[in-house]
Amino acid sequence: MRNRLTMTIKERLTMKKILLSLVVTFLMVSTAKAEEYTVKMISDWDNGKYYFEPKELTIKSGDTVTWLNVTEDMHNAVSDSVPKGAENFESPILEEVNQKWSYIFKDSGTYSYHCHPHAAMGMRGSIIVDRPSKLDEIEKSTDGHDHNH
Ligand SMILES: [Cu+2]
Repeated sequence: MRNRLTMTIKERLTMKKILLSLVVTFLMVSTAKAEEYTVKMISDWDNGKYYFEPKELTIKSGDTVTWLNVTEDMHNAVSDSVPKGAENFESPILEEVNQKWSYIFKDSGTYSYHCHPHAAMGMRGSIIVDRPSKLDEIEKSTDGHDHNH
């Protein structure tokens, strides 16, 4: 009986070790898994369209989004609203083909943004990190300028 109990404790310790190593492995895998996504900035002069491709992108916290200028035009990415507590972002103006700018998203929620030179033409996009923001979690950009005029 006593022997059996000892075995059980030993087994439990082994189980603990196995679980612990599983957790460690999982943490290593999940931190190594941060991905990079590309959003193309496109000018379609023939059709008068200026847009981000994809317009909406869902990623995970810690992932990187790289905006890539694919046509010879001026584009950038400026946040309109971000999740509560998250920082706004603003890329420099990308003027040349293949010029790019990257940003790592850390806070979960919805980030909506626009291209400053083409805001009036509806060049807008959004990045959803992990899950969309609820209404009360959205924080508007504080720079206060209105792009609809
Ligand atoms: Cu643009």
